[in-house]
Amino acid sequence: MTRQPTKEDKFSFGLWTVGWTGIDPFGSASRPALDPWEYSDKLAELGAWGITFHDNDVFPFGSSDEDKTRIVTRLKDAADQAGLVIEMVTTNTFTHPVFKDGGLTSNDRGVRRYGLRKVLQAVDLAAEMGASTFVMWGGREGAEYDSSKDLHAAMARYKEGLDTVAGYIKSQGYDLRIGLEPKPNEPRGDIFLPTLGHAMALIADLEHGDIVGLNPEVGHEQMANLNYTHGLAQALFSGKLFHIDLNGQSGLKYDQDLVFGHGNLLSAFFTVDLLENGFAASPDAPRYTGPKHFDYKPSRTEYMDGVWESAKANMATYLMLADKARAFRQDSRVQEAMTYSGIFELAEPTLAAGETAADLLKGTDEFDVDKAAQRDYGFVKLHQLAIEHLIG
Ligand code: ASC
Ligand code: MN
Ligand code: MN
Ligand code: MN
Repeated sequence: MTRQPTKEDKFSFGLWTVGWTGIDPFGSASRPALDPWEYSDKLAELGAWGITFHDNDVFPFGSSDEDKTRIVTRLKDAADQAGLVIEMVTTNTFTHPVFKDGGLTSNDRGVRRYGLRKVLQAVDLAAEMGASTFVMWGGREGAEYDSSKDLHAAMARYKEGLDTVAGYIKSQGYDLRIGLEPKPNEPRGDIFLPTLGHAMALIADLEHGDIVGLNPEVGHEQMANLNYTHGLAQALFSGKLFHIDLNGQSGLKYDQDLVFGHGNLLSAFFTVDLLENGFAASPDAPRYTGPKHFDYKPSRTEYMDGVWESAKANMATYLMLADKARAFRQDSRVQEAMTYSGIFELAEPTLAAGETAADLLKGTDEFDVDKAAQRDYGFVKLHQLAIEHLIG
């Protein structure tokens, strides 16, 4: 059995996760909707440290200012009472049909102005709630038809929108950073910023890119057939891993949002290994210290008991994997196998101190190509040790 999660574990949940009533393109709700504070109270009871939400997870689209204030205050009070941190806030620019062609990149300029205003209002809300991250998932930013968009203009408008939001955060002096969340498709046929790499490239072009980073989601990367752990690693390398969305996905299909580990378990193991233990041969490399945020959906087959069981399962699976990953790294056989595999050798610079390309070219170091070609890397043995720790 796994231990109970505590606040120190920094687990957080979107209100839309446990709050998903099971509505999908083919079926209506399979369970009732509770009030936002009912979800947060229960999450706190289960051991969560924080909660997150879209503006419209809390108050309905189109609410009056009085209604917004009343509902948000009630939720904030409940979170404070339960000792929960509201660590991230985001904007829903995907449900209402006004956003059917996007919020920041709609062809309709009026929609873009309306969408941007909605995002800026959510930034104010995030600051008011004491959040540290503002996520932007542009689920409707994209297309089904390549004829439907001037793609150059779409990137220009995306950049304009992001810089406007980031510039506003700075001008207000808010202690907030933006986390862009890539996804390759669904609900659009093709979503802009489909992968972490695409998002990082646009961030590099921003005027206010210093406060813009990434919020990678397991399933979204795996829907693009990419390696989530590699994505986290590159984001860390570039100082851009601002937030994470943990969940599960079984290969290339619709966005499943399964419980963390309920998809590719081995991949989840190495994700947790990176998060908990850091890079094997780079002890000074940046580490992720932010929330372990779950963005999953309790399957539509589950009723309310199943909702809470699935919430617990995310945290329990993470904690079990963390124990296994620690034992894996501490195992002397693993350390030996890592040395044999050259894991630590990769951290050594390829050129000697002060050595130039020209020096390398005229250098005469003895190197036996044939011998190097025959090197046995032992990667399979090392990986089998991971399997042994995981299921042995
Ligand atoms: C988000 C986020 C997602 C989507 C999705 C909405 O803010 O991180 O993946 O919205 O959960 O259903
Ligand atoms: Mn998802
Ligand atoms: Mn997500
Ligand atoms: Mn999601």
